[in-house]
Amino acid sequence: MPKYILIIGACGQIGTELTLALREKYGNDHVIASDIREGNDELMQSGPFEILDATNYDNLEEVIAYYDISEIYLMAAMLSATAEKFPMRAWNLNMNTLFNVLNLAKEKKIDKIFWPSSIAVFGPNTPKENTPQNTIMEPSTVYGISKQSGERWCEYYFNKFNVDVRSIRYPGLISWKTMPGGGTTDYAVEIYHKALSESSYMCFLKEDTKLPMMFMDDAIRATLQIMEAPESKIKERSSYNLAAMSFTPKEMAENIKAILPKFTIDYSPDFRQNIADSWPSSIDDSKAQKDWKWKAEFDLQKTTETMLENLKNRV
Ligand code: AKB
Repeated sequence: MPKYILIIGACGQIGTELTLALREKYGNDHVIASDIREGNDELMQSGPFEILDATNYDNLEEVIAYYDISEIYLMAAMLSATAEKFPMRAWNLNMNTLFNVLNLAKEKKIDKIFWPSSIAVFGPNTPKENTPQNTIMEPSTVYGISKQSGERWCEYYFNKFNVDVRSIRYPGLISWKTMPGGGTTDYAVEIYHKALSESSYMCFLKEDTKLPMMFMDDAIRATLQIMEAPESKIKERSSYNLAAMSFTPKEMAENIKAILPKFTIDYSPDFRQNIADSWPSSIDDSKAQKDWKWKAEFDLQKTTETMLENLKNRV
């Protein structure tokens, strides 16, 4: 039976590339993109699109019924930096969309859900290096609190109602097709754009702030992999730690400088420094490696080469 998939938040940084990857795999007409605004040409022209506010259960239910959707990827969320400015809006968006999707699955209107969590579920009391799958969490940001609560609800719906929900704790994601928006790790994308357009970058984090990061191709591969894994292989129903690389802004700048020798970086930390300081520096993802054979392919060097190669004709 061919399945129909709905992506909520399809026009964002992850949603755009995820939609294109799923369309490639399952056929353009089988993957319905949705968002509260239209996306880039490649996304809009490659398959069906719906304007959809997923905080509205009735509208969501209508789209599910119309397209006979069996799987949802819920990528809409307010990220860490913006969420500090609009706490209630962030909480309502991040939680209500999740409840709507979980309840559709509980009502047997859909079969399977992907919901992204984040390294933001961890907090200042979490072990910073090689942060384990199960450890002290205590997030100190609005976004982190919503992701931590979301994880608990995913696990609850699985245990109580047998809802097949799968999740990954994404690190900061680096990509060239769509800009991130409102995150603390956004510097790691902006830096490449500025290196090409202005040969300099003013970083909003301190030079020695080490954070876990991942190139988008790896993140998309992980997402498809966890969703395709047999149900018996998914042992974590809250969310899986996922890792690829960890580095500081200074290390990243040196990496760019090796290709663009004129590049310079300066530092002017703002409120995002506090958020970054509360997060892990590196992540232990051995559980994901063991359970569904996850393995990252992009390190910092390969990421820099790929980013600069793809962005040089755009910037
Ligand atoms: C953010 O910076 O808010 C996100 C994340 C780490 O979840 N990129």
